[in-house]
Amino acid sequence: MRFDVITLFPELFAPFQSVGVTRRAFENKSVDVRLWPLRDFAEDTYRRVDDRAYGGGPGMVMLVEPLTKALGAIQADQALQGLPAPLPVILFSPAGKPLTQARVQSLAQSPGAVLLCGRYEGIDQRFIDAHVDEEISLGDYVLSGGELPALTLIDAVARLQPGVLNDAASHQQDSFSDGLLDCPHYSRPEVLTVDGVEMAVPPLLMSGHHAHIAKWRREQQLTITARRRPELIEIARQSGALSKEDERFLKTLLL
Ligand code: 21W
Repeated sequence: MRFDVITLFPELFAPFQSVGVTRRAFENKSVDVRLWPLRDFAEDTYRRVDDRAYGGGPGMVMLVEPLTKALGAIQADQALQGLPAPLPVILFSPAGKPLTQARVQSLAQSPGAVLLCGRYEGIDQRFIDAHVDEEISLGDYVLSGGELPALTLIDAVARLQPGVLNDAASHQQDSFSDGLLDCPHYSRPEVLTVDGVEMAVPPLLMSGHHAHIAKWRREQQLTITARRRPELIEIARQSGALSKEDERFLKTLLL
């Protein structure tokens, strides 16, 4: 799959491609990230990419013309590379729909997208109306632009490519794969001493009873989710992810 990234700050994407879990996805070319520096498409003498908003007010607006030129170059390149259709255009914007793991999974199985990183107050609405297929937000807090959201999306999608994650089974156990938060994890030492207090690993995990361990982990997941993110319990219930046994356990919980 490929991501074509339109950005005023291409240098923010450089270190991402050389480190971490996603590196394998880039090395084996299962995720091809192409950067399109927006300033390269600003033809006027000042290489302007923004201007003041009609109607007044503080903050600058990203100009249509450089964006149209960049998108045209991307779509010409996509056709040249033999893509049967132009990839959908995703705008990162605080006014978008929040990103979910379900959306990440569907993108991971797609041929890719154009990722448009906004800066300043926003983008001329006419470019959005004419060319943007989807607007995505990371959540209800204010960032300085769409670059970190684009990196976040690429990271989330890249780790789902076959052969990228160390252990395919960890996909299944991920927080959110069945809509519940993860259970706690423990490793050596068996007893940890902190400020003179001994902290043991839950003994059941040392028992070797795999069925008991699986039950304990499931109950931990249900407990932690019900306490921290009760709305996720209702969503899991509606998607059929909760068994009768899960429901029985949830009734015993004093939140
Ligand atoms: C921040 C653009 C503030 C515009 C109501 C009135 C992309 C982002 C961004 C940015 C404003 C994402 C407003 C979560 C984010 C992004 C830059 C001004 C705000 N709302 N996900 N005024 N948060 N942010 N408008 O900030 O480009 S995805």
